[in-house]
Amino acid sequence: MKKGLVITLTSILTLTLMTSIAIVSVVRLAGGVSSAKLYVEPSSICEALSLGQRFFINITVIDIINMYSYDIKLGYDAEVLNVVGVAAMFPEENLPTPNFDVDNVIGLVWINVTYDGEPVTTDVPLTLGIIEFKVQGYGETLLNLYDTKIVDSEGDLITHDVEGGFFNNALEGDINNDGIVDIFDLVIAAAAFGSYPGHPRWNPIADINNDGLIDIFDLVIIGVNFGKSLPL
Ligand SMILES: [Ca+2]
Ligand SMILES: [Ca+2]
Repeated sequence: MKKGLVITLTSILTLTLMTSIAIVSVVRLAGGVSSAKLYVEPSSICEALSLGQRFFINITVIDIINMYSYDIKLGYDAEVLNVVGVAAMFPEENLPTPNFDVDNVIGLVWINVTYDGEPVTTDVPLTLGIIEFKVQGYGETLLNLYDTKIVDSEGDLITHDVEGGFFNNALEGDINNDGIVDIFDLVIAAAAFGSYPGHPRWNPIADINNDGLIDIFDLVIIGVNFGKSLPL
């Protein structure tokens, strides 16, 4: 009888312990779920911007809980864009320690900020960084957010979605990306006429409509845009 009681007590204790572990696990799991999102705005810049023109993008976070520091890398094609300015943003009550780095050779801007004040919780968009770009060439490039780390006041990583941006100032038909649709584009397309991937004369830039064949339809695109140029 006594032995049975001890076994029962042990079982109850074990069960209680297991239940507690289970509850703690659920709570921890719930605490780790985050709907935070880091994104570039505007997400798409497709304008006839010419060489030397400048524009800004924001790196913004939304639905963030207990953010204490962030580390963001943004990649871009340095032949199309160069970074000429970076600003880290922060709520006034916080005194951050920002670090920046810009590499216009490989196309990388890095921002690292640690708050000295209170961590930030907000469900409205909060701009973390403003980047000023200068147009360096004609073409398209991703504004690619990668290796992003957002850390809470406990030192834990905050999971978040990431959405980069896209820039394109290429003129349709300007296959050599020099800002004008002219005879040089036509010559390039003509040299690759009739080719397809694997063909010795294949030149992917001349396949303007991306159908895997350089034919009259690509030449027509150059034809209808012939003479167009980007504003100087
Ligand atoms: Ca051209
Ligand atoms: Ca084609």
